[in-house]
Amino acid sequence: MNNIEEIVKKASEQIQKAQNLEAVEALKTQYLGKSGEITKLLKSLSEYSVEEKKKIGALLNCAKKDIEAEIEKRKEFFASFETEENMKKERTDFSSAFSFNFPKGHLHPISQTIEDISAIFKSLGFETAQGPEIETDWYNFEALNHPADHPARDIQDTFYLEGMKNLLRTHTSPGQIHVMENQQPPIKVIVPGRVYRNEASDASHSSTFHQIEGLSVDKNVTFIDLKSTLTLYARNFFGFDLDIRFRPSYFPFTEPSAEMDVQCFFCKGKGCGVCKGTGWIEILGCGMVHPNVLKAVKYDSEKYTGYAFGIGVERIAMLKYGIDDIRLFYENDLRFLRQF
Ligand code: 2U9
Repeated sequence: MNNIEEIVKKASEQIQKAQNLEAVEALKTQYLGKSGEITKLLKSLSEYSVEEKKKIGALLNCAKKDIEAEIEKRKEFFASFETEENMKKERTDFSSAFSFNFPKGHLHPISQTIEDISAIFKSLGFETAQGPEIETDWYNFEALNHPADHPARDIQDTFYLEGMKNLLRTHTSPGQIHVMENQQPPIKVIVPGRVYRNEASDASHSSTFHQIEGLSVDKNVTFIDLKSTLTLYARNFFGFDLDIRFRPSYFPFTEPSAEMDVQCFFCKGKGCGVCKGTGWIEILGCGMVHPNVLKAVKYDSEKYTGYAFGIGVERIAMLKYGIDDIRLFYENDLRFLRQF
């Protein structure tokens, strides 16, 4: 049996190295021809007992099929070159120039966290959408119910581009405005992406960071839908053994608004340095979509309701991996990146 395996291995190697059709045909004869190696073994089956014949016969038939398949593959490879000349040009075999131990890369921890969070929301029926990073005041603020004098609009907080007409989005919410402008409810979408805030960076702030925001709009969407969806997310991401709580909050684009905490997964709620002794860790903001936002995209706010939420990706990745300085994510120091 070992012998059969060896023959197939040798035949495959030779066929893969064959440089033209004639060489392939010669190998076919060598292995499968009238007095080929496999044929000879098939002929010698009569020397064995019925039981052995069955076993070895099956193996030989498999071997024959494997060699035939390898021959077909090589022939198709030659057929893929339209002319003899093309084939000659392509003939150089560089495969041995590369090491098979070439180190594999992996996703950046921020991309990995975005993928992990997105996979949970996908399982809960959310699609993913993307929006531009350069936006207008309408998409970033006006349509999201930010009053004209809202501090976020201040040049201190927002990067306006030349001429002040455009700006770098300060959240991914304008992405959801685009979705609603192009689609009628039901909407169930998450928008992951990079956002920009005009602020000094320190260990926990960066002028560029990432968010995943979500939006669900339909008839009869209630705060219960918000709570159940976000609870499922938190339990899947942080663990099923941890408590969860919602605290009232304020955002211009949602009413009522809340923040969601998960029991500190380092001390299980006892109080530690990570949760600053509170036993709780804030993981997202959320709320019912403000009727003014629905009106801005010409949805009937009497007919439709929705909930929305926002997750700061860096914050979640820092908690998950125990990272204490946000700037590490952007320095691309391999000593940091290789730990993921
Ligand atoms: C539309 C309507 C409402 C998205 C929301 C939050 C609450 C929130 C923060 C989380 C951490 C920003 O990155 S962070 O600092 N976000 O607390 N975001 S509700 O609300 C929307 C979005 C789109 C059309």
